[in-house]
Amino acid sequence: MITTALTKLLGVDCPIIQGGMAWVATAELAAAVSQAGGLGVIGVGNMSVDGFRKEVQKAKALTQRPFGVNVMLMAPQAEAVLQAAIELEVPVVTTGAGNPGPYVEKLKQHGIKVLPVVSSVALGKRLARLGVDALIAEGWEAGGHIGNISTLALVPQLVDAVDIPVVAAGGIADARGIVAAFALGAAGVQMGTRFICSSECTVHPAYKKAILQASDRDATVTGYSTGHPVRCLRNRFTRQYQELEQSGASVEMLNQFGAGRLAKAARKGDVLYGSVMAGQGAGLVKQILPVQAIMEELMGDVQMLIRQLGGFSWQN
Ligand code: TUI
Repeated sequence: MITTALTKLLGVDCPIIQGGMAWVATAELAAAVSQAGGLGVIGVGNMSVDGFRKEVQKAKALTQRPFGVNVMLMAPQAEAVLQAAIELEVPVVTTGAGNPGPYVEKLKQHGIKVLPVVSSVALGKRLARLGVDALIAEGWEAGGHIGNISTLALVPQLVDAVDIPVVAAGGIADARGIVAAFALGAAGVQMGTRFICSSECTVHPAYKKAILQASDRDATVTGYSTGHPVRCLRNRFTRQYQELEQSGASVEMLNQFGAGRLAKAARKGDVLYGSVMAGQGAGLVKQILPVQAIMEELMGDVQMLIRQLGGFSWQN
């Protein structure tokens, strides 16, 4: 157990939030992370409102502990999902891929903790003024839809700019990353890729295997030319997509070419022609373990590293 401003805010034992990954972070994973002392988060993505309700009920049946939902703001049903989250009394909402400003006041009125994911200091400052509870600063090392500032540079700049807890995300996959995030002033971390490789994650086994086999340079970026860059593992899909981009294909063509690719990889297991979204930390992930074991390893190693850093006897 490590107490920080984040664990106090969320009422959890460990300052670790599990990334709310669309098509990947289902109720089973979220509940397992919450049961293990972190904050599990259901990835809503493009789910229907009905599907969302079922997923939340499933999580509630699996854990009594706080959990969250991540609302992808580019989805057309995002506002309806947020309304359903209020009705279902979901304890925590994280948001991604957009500005949640218009929804903050209402969510707060209903006692929901709001933690937007931001990839710039400017949006973070605006949201802090609107009264969000904490900010998740996501560097471009992250998987999925990304901004363009690295975690190492973004986190301390956001920490200096706001007076609410900042959670570091992007490229963090082990205890060394967590301790580094603390050094940057973060009150906790969000990890996605690491939790994909857990026994409880319901993603297709081929997706997990692709992450285990990835090395440092495998997490590439598609979609720079569309204005919505996405980090995923290099495969036939990314090569074809990047060729299209280099040939000057229109945004419409590229969007059409990319449509449905995440579900193809995550649910069908097509890791050749699907989009295997994962962060640059993929190369650090070595085995599939139960969530409880991942959490114990992380928290044990964090405490050991902090002790080592506190003395003069450490090497390297
Ligand atoms: O949202 C993410 N990561 C995601 S969303 C996603 S679903 C998807 N599926 C297919 C294609 C594309 C996406 C997969 N991964 N991370 C959080 C995040 N939010 N990263 C960056 C941002 C962000 C970007 C712009 C947050 C706010 C923002 O604001 C723009 C504005 O309106 O000011």
